[in-house]
Amino acid sequence: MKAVTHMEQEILSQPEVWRECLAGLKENRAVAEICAHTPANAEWLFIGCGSSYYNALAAAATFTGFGVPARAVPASELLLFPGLVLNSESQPRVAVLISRSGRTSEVLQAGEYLQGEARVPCVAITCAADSPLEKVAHFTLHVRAADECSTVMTRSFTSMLLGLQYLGARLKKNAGICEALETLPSAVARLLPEQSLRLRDFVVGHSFEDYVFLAQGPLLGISQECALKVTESSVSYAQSFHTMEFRHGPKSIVAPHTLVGFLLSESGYEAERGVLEEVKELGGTTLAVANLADARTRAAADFLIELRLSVPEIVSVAAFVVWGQLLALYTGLKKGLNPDEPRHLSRVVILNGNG
Ligand code: F1P
Repeated sequence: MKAVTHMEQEILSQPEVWRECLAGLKENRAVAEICAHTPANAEWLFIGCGSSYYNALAAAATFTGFGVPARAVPASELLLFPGLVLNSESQPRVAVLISRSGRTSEVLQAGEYLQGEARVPCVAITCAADSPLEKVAHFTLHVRAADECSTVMTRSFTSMLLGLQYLGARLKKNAGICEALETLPSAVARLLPEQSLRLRDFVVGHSFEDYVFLAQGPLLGISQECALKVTESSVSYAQSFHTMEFRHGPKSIVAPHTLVGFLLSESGYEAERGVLEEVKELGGTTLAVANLADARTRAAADFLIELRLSVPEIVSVAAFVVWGQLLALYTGLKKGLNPDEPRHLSRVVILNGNG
């Protein structure tokens, strides 16, 4: 299928870009240096803005799943409420600055504060070469092949996430997780041709006024990124909630013109499927992404993608976001918009000439 926008080409190129980025990190000495210089009991603090903050959420969940204490905050939270973020001096910390451009003012300011007054060492991951970000980090990991022409982050999001998951696996000396990550490119490459066309046809055949993405656990950051993609690329109203939280009020939005997307986890599958069935009974239109789906999920999902990955759940999360990226792309194209240049947005948020 011929890509018509940068965004479409960048989404469809993810498997080969993931392969290239993981191969690059495998040879990258900085990965070994970071692992060697970080205290084993350190808390990892992941920091980013926009998509890179949702990336931070998914990376922190992954590290926690690997048994490494980790949290994620938007850079602004550290800048405005440092006492809430760095709430105790007790344990050693390392901060991870996530920024595709390496030029986002808030992330640079956060790095300056951390490396300076707060005395928290920083590592960084970016798609850019020679960016200001490198000046506020002890070590910088580059995933250059993942950079985009589009304003919208797609392959940069997933490649930086996979890079951080790889770092976490190397930190824990878990060769099995490293190998599992390396199987994702071909697994997703097998799905993309047919599923992207199915999803495009679904978008063409339906009109939605509201979008909701629901997830739990390590998929929550992914769900928030899916909602942001739909908002950025199609100027639509998209929200994200914990799946089980949806019953506690937001459920009132359910109607045929509301698309409710479920990123179904394996650990919480049955509970999450219960919400999917309720939304279907209330007349909502449902989309579900699951690693494996049973008959009840098939019956309740108006559109279903099964990933059928044979990797631990915690390292499968990047593969879930691809479908939210494509939904956003096709919805924007259907509305006659240019998904590469979203309304009001720029590739980088520079504040007061800083960064
Ligand atoms: C962060 C970001 C993007 C957003 C837009 C503006 O960029 O907020 O998430 O889509 O492009 O910048 P970066 O710090 O990752 O370069």
